[in-house]
Amino acid sequence: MSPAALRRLAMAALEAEGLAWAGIARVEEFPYLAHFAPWIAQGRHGEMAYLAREHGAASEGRAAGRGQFLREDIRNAFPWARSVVCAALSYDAPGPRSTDPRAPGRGWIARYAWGDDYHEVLVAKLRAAAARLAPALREAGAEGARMYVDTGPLVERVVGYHAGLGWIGKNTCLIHPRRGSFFFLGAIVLEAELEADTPLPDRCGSCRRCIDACPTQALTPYQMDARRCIAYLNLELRGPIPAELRARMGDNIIGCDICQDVCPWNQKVEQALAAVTPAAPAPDMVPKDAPGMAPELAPRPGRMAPELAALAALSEEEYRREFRGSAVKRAKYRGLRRNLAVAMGNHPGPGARAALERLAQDGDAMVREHAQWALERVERPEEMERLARPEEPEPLERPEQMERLARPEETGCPGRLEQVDRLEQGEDAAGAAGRAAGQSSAAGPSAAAHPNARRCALVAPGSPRDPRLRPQSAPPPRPPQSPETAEEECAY
Ligand code: B12
Ligand code: SF4
Ligand code: SF4
Repeated sequence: MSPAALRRLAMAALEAEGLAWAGIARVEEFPYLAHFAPWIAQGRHGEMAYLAREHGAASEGRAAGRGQFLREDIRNAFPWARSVVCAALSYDAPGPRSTDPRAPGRGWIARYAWGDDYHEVLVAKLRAAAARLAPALREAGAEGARMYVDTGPLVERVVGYHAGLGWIGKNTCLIHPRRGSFFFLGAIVLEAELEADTPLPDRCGSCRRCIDACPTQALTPYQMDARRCIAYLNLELRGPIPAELRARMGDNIIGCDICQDVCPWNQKVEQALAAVTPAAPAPDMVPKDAPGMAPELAPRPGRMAPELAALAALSEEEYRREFRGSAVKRAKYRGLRRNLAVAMGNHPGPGARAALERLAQDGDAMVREHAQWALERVERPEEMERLARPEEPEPLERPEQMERLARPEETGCPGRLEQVDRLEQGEDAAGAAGRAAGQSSAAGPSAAAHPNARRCALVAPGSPRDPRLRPQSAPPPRPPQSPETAEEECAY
């Protein structure tokens, strides 16, 4: 069976399981993975030791002078593989954003954890799709297949990029020009050769909203220091949270959505979703049929902006019942109580002091210590604020940045979606640029009006990725752009 025929069958199998959005990457050297080893060597993975697993043990790898981490080349774990099918599942839905103001005493659970645990939902769909495809793979004499969501020895975003599902943004997320970045990835590694997709171009342009908005300054363009990321601190870190980062975590108790919520590409999707459901949805009343979202991922009641003191009052048994089948359980009971203490210290509501006093008597020493910290903060907010930020104000608190974030049109590029359409339909970048600049009436009125089309990151000839594919030991350089045009360059 030909690679093209196998591709058609794979796509049909995925679609039958509700995974209509998917792509295929050819197994080869992925240039982005050249950044992996330096990232680990700098210790940016923190305590996520599984990321630093070595390939072939010391014997054939490092000891032989050509050591590799397992994940820095997909062929390390899968020497037999020829293709990876990568499926995306949206978890976006109309609803509040983490950057919206919240009532005192309420906190934030990141959007990915509002519904059923995505690992279970997505892996079940991948397994079912692989079972449908199995007879064709057998016929092709290449039956090998492995399914992964998160847990496999591969960097899913890099595979997703090569499968044409999006570009890797400066916030390190995979972003699609129409669907934003609120989607999960799952992979089926295959022994068979399937016709592959083409990667999408980087459309971050000169935008740096995610970098400026990150409260813990975890991001440099295209790279993250996971040790500073709130999602690491409140989900992956099992011990105490470094004191200097606690005040910056705000009221985020599970994960963090900030660098995605400020991303113009997600705001675009939000507008599209609002058009489908024009009445602003009240919290916990998001329609289950929001476009593209699997019903299992629809928000469960009480997940959006929950009351912190009420969660802190849950017994272990109640916690288990409440979060059964939810990704929230990744934090564990003691981790959640630790996070709740920090959040109440940062964003106290009416019941916070009493709840913190209870946590300060907790059976777990780590929870007690965080509750003590929070009580001090509630009592002496200015002093604690000063200790938490010895150097300079947090980016989000700089008035000019707040003002800029409130003006999404500033970096707007009216011609971009028409250009994306044409690029996706196979037109080359220069052609799309020419049309967007008004050289062809087929571009339509909004594209013709686009003032920066020739400099747009989306279409500018020679932009934007290749120079940045080289590994960097220092923070990576920004995309090539001339200083005098950087300000007016279209960000997206
Ligand atoms: C560990 C992990 C985390 C860690 C570390 C994140 C990180 N950036 O590495 C923590 C706990 C912080 C985390 C947080 C989140 N995660 Co996570 N995470 C993972 C996991 C398990 C491994 C990621 C990994 O290997 N990181 C290693 C680093 C080196 O890889 P990377 O950051 O992706 O870097 C690549 C690029 O940035 C690029 N690159 C690096 N340097 C440079 C330099 C230049 C110049 C350029 C151009 C490119 C470039 O190459 C790198 C690879 O070599 C994956 C699942 C998987 N198996 O892949 C999910 C995954 C990445 N996470 C996911 C999600 C949903 C989240 C959160 C949104 C959850 C939340 N709301 O809290 C946040 C997002 C935070 C963010 N901005 O990334 C999704 C991402 C989906 C998407 N659309 O991108 C994944 C794929 C899980 C899934 N199955 O869907 N996560
Ligand atoms: S998830 Fe939050 S803390 Fe992590 S990089 Fe993004 S904004 Fe920063
Ligand atoms: S478009 Fe802007 S906010 Fe979104 S990832 Fe790129 S730089 Fe960050």
